[in-house]
Formats: sequence, structure tokens, C-alpha cells
Amino acid sequence: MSQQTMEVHDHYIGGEFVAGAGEETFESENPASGETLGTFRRGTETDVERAVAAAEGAFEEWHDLSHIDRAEYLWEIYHELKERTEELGETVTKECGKEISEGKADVVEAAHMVEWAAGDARHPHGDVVPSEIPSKDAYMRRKPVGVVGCITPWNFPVAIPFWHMAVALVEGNTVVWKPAEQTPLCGQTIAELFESTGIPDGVFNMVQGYGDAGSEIVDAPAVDTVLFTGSAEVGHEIAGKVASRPGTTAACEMGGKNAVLVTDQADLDVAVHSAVMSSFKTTGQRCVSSERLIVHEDVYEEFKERFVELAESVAVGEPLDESTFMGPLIEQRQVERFHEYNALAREEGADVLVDRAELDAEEAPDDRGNWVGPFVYEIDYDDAGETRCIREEVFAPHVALMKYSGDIERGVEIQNDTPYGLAGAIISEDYRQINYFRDHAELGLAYGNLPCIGAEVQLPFGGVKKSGNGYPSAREVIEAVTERTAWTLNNSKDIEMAQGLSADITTDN
Ligand code: UN1
Repeated sequence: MSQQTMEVHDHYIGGEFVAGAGEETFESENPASGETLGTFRRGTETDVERAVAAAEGAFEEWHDLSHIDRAEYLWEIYHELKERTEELGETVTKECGKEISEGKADVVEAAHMVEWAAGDARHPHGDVVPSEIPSKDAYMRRKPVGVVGCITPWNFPVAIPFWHMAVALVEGNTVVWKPAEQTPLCGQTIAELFESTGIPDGVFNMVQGYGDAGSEIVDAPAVDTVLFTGSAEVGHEIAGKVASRPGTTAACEMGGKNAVLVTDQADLDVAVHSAVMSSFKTTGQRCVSSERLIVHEDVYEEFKERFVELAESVAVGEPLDESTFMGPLIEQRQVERFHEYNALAREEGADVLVDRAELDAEEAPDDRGNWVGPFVYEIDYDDAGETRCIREEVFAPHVALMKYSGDIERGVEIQNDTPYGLAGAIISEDYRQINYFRDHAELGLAYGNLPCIGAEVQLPFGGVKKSGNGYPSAREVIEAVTERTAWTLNNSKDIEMAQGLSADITTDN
């Protein structure tokens, strides 16, 4: 991969890197330093049309290969991801600002996803089901949907593209992918990986660009399924558009206003550790990051003191440095949003406990980076639903501490009081409380005595309520990228129907 700023990186369409139809280019910037990492073509409607046509054209040949043959291309990528974890992890860190262990974990997660998808090629793919009629065989078969459009976010710029594409490809679909405009260098790198496998032309296509290119993918009539991971605002729009086009589906995974619930029975070492990880890892920029800490009054003061002490001291800094805990925010727009929500919290009655939102000059490693530190406040929980700062996702280290009294039911009620339902954790030593949370918390991803981040790819990843529909990720993406046929074969010459339905044909005579 080239780090030169002179070269303009192309789209990848129909098996080659192409400049495309547009005139405009855009740059990728290191959020820690403002350094330009590369220049990229900005995709247009025509580029997306060509990519979709290439994907459509490649479908038949690709679909005719066996799962196992298709998986061979993915195994090559798996080995590259394993061998080049360090180097690719650094690219991730430079381009999206996550500290280096997270940069590498992103690549490792991608390798795991590819391994799962390629390994799954040799696993059973359906169910043999009994029939009421002994002479009938009944079973389920999966078929690829066709062309899958993938739109991915910047915060897991290698892992999430493979969440979408690895299973989609092994199942026999072809893809058109738009990487996030903040991480086009990771996009370029992934396109180079695909090219090096010799995958047939048109099976994998990438168009670089902004939301307008993403919209073209969503609107393209030949795209059968759209997979989207990103903001709720965009996800809901995509789901709405696609729903109005019969035969097309969308699986969207969006954000959350996730919480860690610390009960009166919590081990506070586990609680504080889990809360710091949940709120500040990735500088609060995971969809699963926690912006709410709901803490029982019996343990509140001690928890608060210990959490605040760590929030005051977590290391913010150069993300390539291994001693850093939090890197910068992705872009200036996010810094502004963070400050706006911090101000809103103050207006809504927050009592601010930690305000490192504007770092001191000696704390920020580079004055061109998007540096911020933790912002932590306590606020009364408001049953009326009017307090926005505890219900809207900020996507930054903006954390509300809320005290509750009473039993586990009350804690879970507050946990559920958000339009979202992605991830959440309970910290408790009491199995009854844990089981109550398991059964009543409205969540797609739930954790006990752990941070609410860090899901593994062999689990379905996705949310409920406003956080998602379908699963564009990990194991369960298979539902979104395949159609199932329920197949019944009669082994007899007689036609016998289920449900006691008569098969006799009676006539007037
Ligand atoms: C995201 O939150 O944006 O579960 C993705 C995790 C990671 C993926 C997070 N495996 O934290």
C-alpha cells in the first residue's frame, strides 16, 4: 500500500482498479495528527452503476462454484490478515485513531470472521425435517440472494467489511462495497487483498466515496440485499427505502445508548473495570460503547469515587503508543457534537464530575489531532423521558452516572428506558439478579460481569428496538444474504397430502 499523497487511489470495479467517472477526490486524514494518508476518488452514480453491473454479470459463474471453492479465495485473505496483523493494525490505528491494540484487534476480528465464513463452507447448511407423510423428504436449502450492497463504518474499518462480505461471498453472492469516507485507505488495502487472491472479476467491487455513493447502492434496482452498519439516522432511512422495494431486503445494525447496570450485589472491582472499558475504549466510539452507568444507591458513592479517579487519569494520547488507552475522536465534527452534548447535559441539570473534554496543551500530543478526554457527570434519572443527554447517542466519551434505589426490576426499567437496544451489561454476584436482567433487558447483546463491548464473531451481533433489524454481521449475516427454500420431494407415485387434506379429485360423474 502506498502512503504517498500524490497518487490518487481508484475504485475497484470488475476486477481492476479504475478511476471511474467522477472528477472529485477526497483525502484520508490521520485523526491524531491531521497528516494526509492518501487521496481517493469520490464515487458517483455512474461508478456505482458500473460496479453493480459488474457484480450482476459475475453472479452466475460465482454462484456455480461450490461453497468450498469459493471459500478458497477467502482462505487466502485469512492468511494475509494473520501474517500482516501488525502492519494492517498500524494502518487501522493511523487512519481511525484507535489505540494500537485495538487497531490490531480489528484485523484479528476480520481474520476470525473470514475463518468462520470459509470454515462454514464445509459445515451443514440446512435442516432435514420430518414430514407427516412417510414417503416425503423435506429439507431446507439456502441460495444466495444475488448482489449484496455493503455500507460500512469507519470505527471497525477492516473487521466490519468482512462481517458483511465474507459470508456473503462464500454463500455465492457478489458484492458492491462502499467503505466509510473516513477510512478509504483501509478500503484500498482490502481491495488489494481481494485482487491478490485472483477472485473472478466482478465478484468483489469497491466504490470509494460519501453517503451519496452509498445511497446509489441502496437505490440500485439490481442490488438484492443491503447490509449497513452505522448511524441510526442513516440505517432507518435505508431500511425504509428498501422496504418499499418488494423483493429487496436490508439488514442494518446501528448505534445504542448502552448501559452498564451495577447492582447492590456487584463486585466493585469488576464493576469499575467493566465500566471504564465500556465507556472509554475506542474513545467511546463503538456502537456498543456505554454512555450510561446505572448504579445502585448502596454502592454508588464508592463506585463513583473509583470510576471518577480512573476517568481523571486514563491515558489519552498518540494511538500508536502502546501505553495509550484512548486515542482521538475520528473527526472535528464529532468533537463538536461531543461538546454540544456536554453542554446539553449541563443545561439538563448534570453535575459534572470529570471534564477533560478540552485537554490541556501538555496532554494533547499534537495540536492538529481531534483530541478530547472523558466527560463524566451525574444526573437524576428522569422517568418522563425528557432528558435527552441520557437517551441520545453521542459516540464519544460522554458518560452519565445515574443512581437508582430499589430492586433489580427498577435497574432494568432504567436500562430499558431508551429507544435503543444494542448492548448492555449487568454487574452482580447474585444469579437471580443476573437472570432477571437476562430475561428482561431489551438488548441484542447482553453481558454479565463484563464490559458491554468485545463480542466474538461466532455470536450473532445486532440490536433490538431502534438499534437494528436483521443482522448484517457475524454469524447471523447468513440469514440476510441467503434465501431459504423449503423443499419437499415425493418418493411415491401416489400423491398424499399433509394436514389430512384430501388428494382425491372428484368429478361431476
Ligand atoms: C461496534 O460497536 O461498532 O463487540 C462494533 C465489539 C466488537 C465490534 C464492535 N467486536 O465490541
